[in-house]
Amino acid sequence: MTDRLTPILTDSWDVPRAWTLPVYRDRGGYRALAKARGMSTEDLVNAVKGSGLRGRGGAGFPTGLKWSFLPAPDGGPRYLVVNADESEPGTCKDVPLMMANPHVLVEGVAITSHAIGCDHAFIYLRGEVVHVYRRLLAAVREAKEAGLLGSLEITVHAGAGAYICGEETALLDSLEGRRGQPRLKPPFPAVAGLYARPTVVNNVESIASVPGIVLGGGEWFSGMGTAKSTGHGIFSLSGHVTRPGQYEAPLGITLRELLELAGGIREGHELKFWTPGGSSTPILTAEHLDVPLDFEGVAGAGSMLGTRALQIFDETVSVVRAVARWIDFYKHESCGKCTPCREGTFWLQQIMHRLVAGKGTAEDIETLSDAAGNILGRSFCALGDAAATPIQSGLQYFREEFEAGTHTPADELFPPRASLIV
Ligand code: L3W
Ligand code: SF4
Repeated sequence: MTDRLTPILTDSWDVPRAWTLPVYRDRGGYRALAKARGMSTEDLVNAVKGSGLRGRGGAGFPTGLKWSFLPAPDGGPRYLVVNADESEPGTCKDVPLMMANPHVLVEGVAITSHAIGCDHAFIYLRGEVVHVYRRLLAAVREAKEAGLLGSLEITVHAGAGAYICGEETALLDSLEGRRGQPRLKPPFPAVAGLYARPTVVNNVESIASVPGIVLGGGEWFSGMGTAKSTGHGIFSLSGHVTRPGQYEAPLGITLRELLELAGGIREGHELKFWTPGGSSTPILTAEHLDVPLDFEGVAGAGSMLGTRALQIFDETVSVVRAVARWIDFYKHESCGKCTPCREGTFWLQQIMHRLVAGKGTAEDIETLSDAAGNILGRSFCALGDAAATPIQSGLQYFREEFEAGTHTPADELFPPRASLIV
């Protein structure tokens, strides 16, 4: 079964001091950069296009296509920004990747900068992970001092710990020193991004995949995975599995196969529900064990591949409590810019807390469903949709658990005014 694994980005994770430049170079590191420097920018973009690599941050937009959206050079600056603000509940792939193998990211940044004609790249890191910040700084310094980066500047910037700064335009505002809130799109960052200049924003794992593509070729990469979801990816299993952790495998692997690799659900228990890609992706159940974990397969099952953060819950978990916990997160992280999300998450949280306490009313289920439906598709950015998602999918599969929290007659919860006056 372990032959289903494709350890490429994770290959060196148990090698002593794999994060240092000498060990990375001993294992073939920075050969891809040397090769890329001998290639034309057009050939590089075409190699990434030909690989079929799709964004590993959740949305799955084709990476090479995104690079090719940059307008023709006009003599002014253009930027690469790596989105390392990993904050999606359940998502835990970029942080261990950057800790174990920071140079593959630095090498990917150098190759991408060469491909898009950028002199200054930024890595925007989630503020809480100070250990990763130090490790990235050390890796960038090592590469710079070894003369590997040429004139390229790489700035590692630590954010202040806001989930919304993982949204690419809020990230850019934050990087510019403003409060992180999403911008209206279009214009997309490729046209007007950092300091209103053409900017490519890519996830850590996307950029870290580039050196392998340059060395192995687009066909090597697209030989893994499925026709439309090519290549390898890191699947993070957490929760009630025997061996939680990161498993790197071709896209299209199933949860059943990943569970075999991870030793199954913890002994004596059974799978109840799971997320394919963090809490922003609709929950699935045991009936979806054989869904191919690629962009199309998961969409066909009514969810999203997202960040491949597989949170596994066994039968001991209350769906209502899990959903309430996620809603607490979205309510806390709502940036407040648009009304459906700012007000809607407040009401979702109020109702979810009533249901958890068993003090909901029959009307609460309808209000919950109605509020979630009015957030979805009406919010300014994807965070609002994300908050509605656990409610809607939770109700779809486990409505009876929500109803079990609604035994309070409305009169008891909201006493008639007269009784309050006494
Ligand atoms: C130029 C066009 N560029 C699209 C670019 C766009 C962006 C990329 C994808 O949300 C999702 C979200 C979360 N010209 C373009 C264009 N682009 N059309 O393509 O854009 P988009 O809008 O589809 O997605 P997004 O805004 O990047 C990301 C989901 O991922 N997610 C997120 C997890 C959170 C983290 C984290 O922890 N930091 O990643 C999990 O599922 O819900 O749907 O670059 O500019 N015509
Ligand atoms: Fe802010 Fe939420 Fe609106 Fe996004 S959906 S802009 S996070 S208030």
